[in-house]
Amino acid sequence: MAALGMTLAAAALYAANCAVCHGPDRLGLSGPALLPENLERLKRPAAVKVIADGRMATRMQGFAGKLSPEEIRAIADWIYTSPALEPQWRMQEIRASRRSFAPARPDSDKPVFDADPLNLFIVVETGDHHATILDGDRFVPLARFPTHYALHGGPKFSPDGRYVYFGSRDGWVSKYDLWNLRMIAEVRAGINMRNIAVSSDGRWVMAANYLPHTLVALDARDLSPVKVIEVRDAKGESSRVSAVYDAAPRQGFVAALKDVKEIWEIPYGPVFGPVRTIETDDYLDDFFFDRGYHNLLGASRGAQTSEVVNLDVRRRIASIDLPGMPHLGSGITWDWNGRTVLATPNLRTGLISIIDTGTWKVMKQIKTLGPGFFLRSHENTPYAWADNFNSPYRDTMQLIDKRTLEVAKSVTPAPGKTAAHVEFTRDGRYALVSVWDMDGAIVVYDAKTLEEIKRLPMNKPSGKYNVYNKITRSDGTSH
Ligand code: DHE
Repeated sequence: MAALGMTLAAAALYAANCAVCHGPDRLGLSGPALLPENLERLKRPAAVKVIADGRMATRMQGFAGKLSPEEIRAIADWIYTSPALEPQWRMQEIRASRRSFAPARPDSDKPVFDADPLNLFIVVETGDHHATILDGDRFVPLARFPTHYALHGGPKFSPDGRYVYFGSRDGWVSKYDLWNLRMIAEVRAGINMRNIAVSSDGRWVMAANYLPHTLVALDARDLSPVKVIEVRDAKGESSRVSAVYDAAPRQGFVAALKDVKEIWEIPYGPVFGPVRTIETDDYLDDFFFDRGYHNLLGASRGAQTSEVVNLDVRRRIASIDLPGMPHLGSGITWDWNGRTVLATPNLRTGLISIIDTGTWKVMKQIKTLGPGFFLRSHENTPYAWADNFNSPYRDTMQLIDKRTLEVAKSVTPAPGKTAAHVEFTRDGRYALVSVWDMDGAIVVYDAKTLEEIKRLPMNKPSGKYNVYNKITRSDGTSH
């Protein structure tokens, strides 16, 4: 009875203080969703602190002056408790959430600025949930606008590079016109989303959800929902979707599933669907695709291996011993002595693994200062840039010589502050590095001399994406 009373009290406190921004059902309104799935990345003591003190650079105010420590703890407990009725997000909710934005003046069919539209960078600033459009010739911002809460995964582009699509962890998909520098439309495809992919023919946007267990296909023109695909294996077991990828040469999407031992392929051209499944020996996550998209490499959750699955013969063809938890999604390729090699950072070990994609054997483990998250290069530069994100040396980026497979140089853009995620200009001449701090920056380096060219203040710039490198699927960048 006492517990029931506490729950009712917490629910009342939530309704009186939080519901106006986070929604009476905790699905989010102007503030983010507050359901256990959406809070997985926030530890409970940190949530208590946010409720008490607020969150800098956002509209979240602190409640310490208004509520007692017990009341604040009760609200924190409440938001980590699943609602009695599982929240629904079906076609009707998705459709009702969609908004189109009318232009202030008629849209131009040419860029409204004189910068090279293919050398723009989209910078995602997760500190205050904004995006900046950066002229990649002059390194000057052209526009800055608010995004939905917690964008995750790289933004994706239409094949001509005119439109960019964003996905947020709270399920929102947005479409932005880079030529007219304005938002076109947005829709909420799920409650807790992982990422989005855009089909290589530009017709479809696919959203991968943890909550509910769905893949949602949207019409890329206006983001109207076309199909909600419930994700279940042959036995009817439902699954979260870890991520969805566009496999352009296959004219299909490929999805990684969290809770069932299957890989899904969803053809989109010329006809959409039906889903084709490949059974796997283990749960596979975090995919790397070879250049032709014939093979994928997925990290095996149960073992310390990564599995190579051939998508044509639809089965595993090799296993690779990779114990350091490879971050295969950040894997990049280059040509080395007549072979194509794949390099991947490892999230738990300070090693960059170099794998021969012909034999699927590990050729070398390059020792770095610590475990890293991202790896980037460009066809016109001899170095692959690696961070040391999960280590005491997180302020230093190391450059691996792609010819000798040795660490050759390093840069420390802001001592004491995390340096991570590099992207190159379309010609590979300049490298842009993020300083991951609320008081952060994008630091532009000459990729050859490593001379600092410019420093632009940014609010925790988590990633930046060059239009040309992305739409041409440069070997040096994730796809
Ligand atoms: Fe990511 C991309 C998965 C945590 C920042 N991340 C991706 C992709 C996957 C993935 C599958 C590729 C999809 C795409 O680009 O469309 N990320 C995961 C996880 O499973 C993990 C470890 C835990 C989680 O709960 O999601 C995780 N990721 C993070 C972070 O903590 C990071 C550092 C900060 C954040 O914003 O959440 C982060 N992930 C990123 C970024 C990309 C990304 C910036 C795009 C990289 C790119 O260059 O394309």
